[in-house]
Order: sequence, then structure tokens, then C-alpha cells
Amino acid sequence: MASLDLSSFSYHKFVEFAFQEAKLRADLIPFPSHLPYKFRSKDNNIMLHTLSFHAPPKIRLIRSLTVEGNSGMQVLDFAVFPEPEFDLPIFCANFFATANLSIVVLDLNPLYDVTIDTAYKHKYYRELLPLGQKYFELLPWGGNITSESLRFFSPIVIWSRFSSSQFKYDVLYSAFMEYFKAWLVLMEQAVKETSAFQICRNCDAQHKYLTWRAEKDPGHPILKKLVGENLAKELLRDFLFHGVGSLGTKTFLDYFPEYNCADGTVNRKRSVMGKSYETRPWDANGEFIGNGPG
Ligand code: BLA
Repeated sequence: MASLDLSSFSYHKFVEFAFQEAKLRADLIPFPSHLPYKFRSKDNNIMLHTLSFHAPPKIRLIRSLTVEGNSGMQVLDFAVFPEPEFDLPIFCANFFATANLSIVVLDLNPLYDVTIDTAYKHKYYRELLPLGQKYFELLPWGGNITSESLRFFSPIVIWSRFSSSQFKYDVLYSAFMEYFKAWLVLMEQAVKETSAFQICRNCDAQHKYLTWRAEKDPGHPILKKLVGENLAKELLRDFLFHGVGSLGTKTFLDYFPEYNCADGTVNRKRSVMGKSYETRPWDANGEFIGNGPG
């Protein structure tokens, strides 16, 4: 199998592009409670870099984490979270690569479940379907996923696993640039919500998303291995999914009671429904065609 020399490969280019592009359209201010970190993993082989800003009035948090070093692994976790006055999707790029295998999720994650909320789906994704179509063949559906994740994905989600190669890396970079520019256009067009009810709803929806990811994101085991349990927890709550402790008071089990164990603790399994959606569950018109778990 062809493999990629990871020493010539970096996700920094993605991060640089994103922050430069964002700066053209918003005034980025260093995020108040975050310092840019550069730290080494416990075994000293891996560097973790973090960077974060906010940009009033629309961007609550734009942040990136990259992991790289001579361990044969590269990671990018880049996201943008809107202020609750805006029902904008959450920009999400999660890439994990070894010399042989890459696992990627690239999406404008909807604030509301678009398998149910068709008005929200049309508002943000109808015009972006052709953009998705451009990449679905080159970055094909990655197969079964944790069923619970799907409600956080949009009809243009790129969920893919492939043999790492320079070609795929270039395609992914191109998709990343286009998806991010598309998000920035939505951001520019977004109009501030004035209804207190709707702002609360947006806030709850974002809090639910953060609560899900802070508890069940598939990257957690690796982060814990790299920096230890305590620092990983801090990274998750205060940095990657900042807002999980402040945007709402509901707990993980309030949102996802199906994870409740008899003793009141959270089921440690990542999924209680199991994996499904072997093929892309959206058609070219953005209609949901998945059968779901079962
Ligand atoms: C795997 N990452 C996955 C998978 C998904 C995602 C869907 C496939 C396995 C699964 O179904 O869970 C990503 N899931 C997401 C995202 C959302 C979601 C973005 O619900 C948003 C709502 N991935 C990272 C980071 C690391 C990482 C930071 O984002 C490592 C530090 C690793 N992801 C990683 C690995 C796998 C994976 C190793 C394969 C192992 C596995 O399936 O558990």
C-alpha cells in the first residue's frame, strides 16, 4: 500500500489558511482565558499546539489544536463556534492521519438536527449541496459511524477514511479551504437574532453539541494517552469545547438519558445505538435516505 511520509506533511498549512482567511473578514482577538500553548506529550515525542480567538459580534470562539511529532501521527482539530445570537452552523474539521490511514470529518455541523428540521437544512445547506458533490467521490463516505454522531452532521458532511497520500492530502486541503470560505460567507450574511426565545434555543443547541463532544469525541483516548487524564480533561472543557461549562447547566445525561447506567453514571461506551450508515445517508438533493440503526 502506498503510504505518506509524514515528515513532509503538516496540518499547519490548514490552520494558517484558516486564520488568515478569517482575519480578512473579522477582527480576531486572542481568546481571553486561553494562552496559545505549545507543549510536549508525556513521552516528549509529540508537540501539541493550540491557538484561539474570538471575533465579536458573530464568532464566540475560533480555535485549533494540532498534534505532530515523530510518532507517525498528525492531528488537526479546528472549529468555529458562533455567538448564540446567530444560528450559524459550527465549522468542524477533524483530521487524523498516520502514514497509512487518514480519518477525516469536515463539515458545517448544523445547530439543529437536519434530519428533522428541514427549514434549517434549507436555510444553510441547499446552496452548498454542489460544493459537497464536488468532493464526495474523491473523499468517499468512510463507512459505518457511531449512530449518535449523525444528528450533528449536515448533508454536505465529508466523513472519510482513506490511505494517506499526497494526492488525498491536496484534495483535503482544497475541500477545507472551500468549506471554510463557504462558512465565512454564511457568517457575513448572518443576521443577529433578536428574539430572546430563539437566542436561548441557539444557546441550548450549541451547549448540547459541546456536551456531546466533550464527553464522547473519538479523539479523547489519544489525547489522554498523549498528555495524561487531567490535562486532557482541561483541554476538552476549557479549550476544545469551551462553553460546555458556561453556556448551559444541563448535564450529559439530561441531553442523552439513554447513556444512563443503573447506578446513575454515564455509560462509558461511545455509542449505545452502535454503528450504522454504511453508505452516505443523504442523496444529491440533500434528502435524508438513511435507515439508521437497526
Ligand atoms: C474516528 N472521528 C472518528 C469517527 C468519527 C469522528 C465520526 C469514526 C468513528 C465513530 O463513528 O465515532 C469524528 N464524530 C466525529 C466528529 C463529531 C462526531 C468530528 O460525532 C462531531 C459531532 N479524531 C480527532 C482527534 C483525534 C481523532 C483530535 O478529532 C485524535 C487526537 C482520532 N478519530 C480518531 C481516531 C479514530 C477516529 C483514532 C478511529 C478510532 C475510532 O473509531 O474510535
